[in-house]
Amino acid sequence: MERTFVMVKPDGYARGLVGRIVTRFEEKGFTLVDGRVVQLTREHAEHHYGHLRSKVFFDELVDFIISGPVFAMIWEGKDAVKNARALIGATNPSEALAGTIRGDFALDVASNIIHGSDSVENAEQEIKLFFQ
Ligand code: IDP
Ligand code: MG
Repeated sequence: MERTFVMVKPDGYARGLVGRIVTRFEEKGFTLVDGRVVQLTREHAEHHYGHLRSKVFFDELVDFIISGPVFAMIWEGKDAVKNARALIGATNPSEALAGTIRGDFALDVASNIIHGSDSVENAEQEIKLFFQ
């Protein structure tokens, strides 16, 4: 069984969406392996979003992701990385379909409430960094 890393971002956590998001993953058929509330350091956040370092929104993104606690999770299931991304929806909530988490709970790309790993390799890295 594949594992993926998922994180409710500070906006989702502050809005009290953790329970509903966990329920969506459970309803889809994923198994929760681990979950914890984490306050990211700036160093961890800059590493996590390192692939976006050249983007104009990078500083804003790092400031946002460290602005409050996140809820980090490991989910297990068939093709977990791909299926979790499908459940999460498009990066920009304006383009995310209804029925996806971002489609139903978010409006703005800068506060799109949830992260999901984009590859099996990144999932392994992110799980290590958050759950070591
Ligand atoms: P993903 O979260 O769907 O994998 P990525 O391209 O990895 O999307 O981008 C990481 C995060 O950066 C997004 O979830 C979003 O919060 C933020 N982001 C992406 N594009 C923009 C933008 O144009 N403005 C502000 N934030 C953005
Ligand atoms: Mg990404």
